[in-house]
Amino acid sequence: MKQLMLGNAAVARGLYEAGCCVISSYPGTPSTEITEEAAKYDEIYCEWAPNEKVAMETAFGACLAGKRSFCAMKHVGLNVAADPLFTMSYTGVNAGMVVGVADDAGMHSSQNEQDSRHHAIAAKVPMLEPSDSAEALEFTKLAYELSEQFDTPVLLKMCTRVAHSQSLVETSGRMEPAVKPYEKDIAKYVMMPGNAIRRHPFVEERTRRLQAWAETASINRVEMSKAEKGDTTVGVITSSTSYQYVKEVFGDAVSILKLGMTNPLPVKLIQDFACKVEKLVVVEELDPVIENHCKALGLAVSGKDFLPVEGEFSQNLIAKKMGEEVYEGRAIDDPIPPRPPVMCAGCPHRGLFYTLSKNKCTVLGDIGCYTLGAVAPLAAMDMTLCMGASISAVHGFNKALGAEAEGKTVAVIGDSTFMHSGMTGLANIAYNQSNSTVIILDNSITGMTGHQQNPTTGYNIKGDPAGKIDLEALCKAMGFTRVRVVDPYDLKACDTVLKEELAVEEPSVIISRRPCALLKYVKHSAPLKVDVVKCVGCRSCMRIGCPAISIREGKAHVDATLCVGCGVCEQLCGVKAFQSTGKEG
Ligand SMILES: Cc1ncc(C[n+]2csc(CCOP(=O)(O)OP(=O)(O)O)c2C)c(N)n1
Repeated sequence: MKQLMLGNAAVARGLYEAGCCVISSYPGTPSTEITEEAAKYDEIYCEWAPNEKVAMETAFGACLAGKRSFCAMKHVGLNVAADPLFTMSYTGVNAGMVVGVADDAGMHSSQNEQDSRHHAIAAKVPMLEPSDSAEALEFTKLAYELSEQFDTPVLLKMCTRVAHSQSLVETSGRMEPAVKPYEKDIAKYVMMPGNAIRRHPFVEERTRRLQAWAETASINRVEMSKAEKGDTTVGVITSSTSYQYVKEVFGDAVSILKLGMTNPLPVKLIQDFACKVEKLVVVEELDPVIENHCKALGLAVSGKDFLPVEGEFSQNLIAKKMGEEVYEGRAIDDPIPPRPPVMCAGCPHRGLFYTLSKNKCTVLGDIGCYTLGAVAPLAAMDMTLCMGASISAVHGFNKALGAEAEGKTVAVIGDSTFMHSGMTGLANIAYNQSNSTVIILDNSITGMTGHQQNPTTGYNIKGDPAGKIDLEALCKAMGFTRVRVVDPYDLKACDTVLKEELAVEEPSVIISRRPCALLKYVKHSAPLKVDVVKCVGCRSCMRIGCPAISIREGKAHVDATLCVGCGVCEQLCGVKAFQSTGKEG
């Protein structure tokens, strides 16, 4: 059956059709929907793991047991999972195992721009790169065949455009792969030095065999120009979404070598293609991986001399850089006002960040919706690095400066991020004893990536009841005697607790607890309205940066369609101008 499908849904379909049985992933844009879509197939066990390393190791355990398995993550997640990946390259697999990794050129939703092909090269594992949804499905199935044929985990690299665009796919039924019973094999699976040293030559030999496969594989295909003159002036080597841009700009006016497997890269196929064209150009997003391979083969090639290393490509960028006509599109008469990201109206993080801002705290932050605490007018964040870094960094900051920093420096971290990689940082504070205050922003969900459950929420990926980790008990078990819980809608309580915990000379944890205002089960209070007679236009309520509040004709105004009646603004108003409309939202 033919149907339109999102790239990530097509990967999920490929997993289903390939007979994948176990999926363990950690959310991260643009990879999240693969696992969410896969969870809709009853035949596949799916779960959210606390982080990518756990997810990958879980998938490894399942493949070891003899079932086809999968894990998905965003590019930075592969850094977290790099440790198991590099050694799984040595052990190889039992049943097939595929790792989905989604890069985010253009940083639509990421803290850096990173090219995952480097991980494939460094870990010496094959990487397939689909360029549309049909290939996403087809390559997922192929990845399992390669995994089992070559005894290796296989990386399936998505990117934002392929993951989040829809195109036609042809679906078929689910296959049930032959059972691969688990057999004890210490030399293969126990990677202590004496065994690992014998597996390394296997890895190198496997790369040579995979490279030989790449020379003739149909997913690496040459499309010679069909232009009238049979124009072979320009030959483009490309892959992934860049292939689509080149096709859209040039049609079949240039010759193309489209690579579906970007690690290992073929040699003879590229050399033969280079011989057929006058000018060789590599069009690839982010780093010059294919280009450097061509250069190492001694080929004259251009690419990053005129194409950017940073940012996402587009049809227009390729057209502009390669001297073709640029489609300008329709001019928009009215300029669109810039809309910087802000915390939602009623976001429970707002009250806490207001308190931190008011107390002039140095805030070592983390990654999640709460990173928006860095945005004006709250501007209450000093650092964001990677998931979990807030807690480790506050420890280092306080160790470095001692009393100069203690008492005004805090770490803030979300519930999902705490489970991901905050706990080990907290263990370091408990163990090496810095006088640090850690604030866990518990909104009972992984908000940033679109409401995934996590080990603190009490529900699993299907929304069914699951184990629930008790944050207070966990922190106490780690040795923290001072563990406080506050409601971030209550500004006075937040202020009191923060001041008290900063004042004591021992490590402490504050749990700022209130569910995300966008969760289905959260009941909103009636929206507020402003009594314009009472309002003096002092703008105190504007200090919290709530998108529901604006100034109209010098007075505060509440947009009732946005307001959830959280009442934080009301607590800042010195003249009691805010009143409930009484109409429950
Ligand atoms: C290593 C890594 N994995 C995944 C992500 C994507 N990501 C960013 S923040 C986040 C979790 C946010 O959830 P939480 O900590 O609960 O905060 P909230 O957004 O709910 O405020 C995720 C999964 C990432 N940036 N880095």
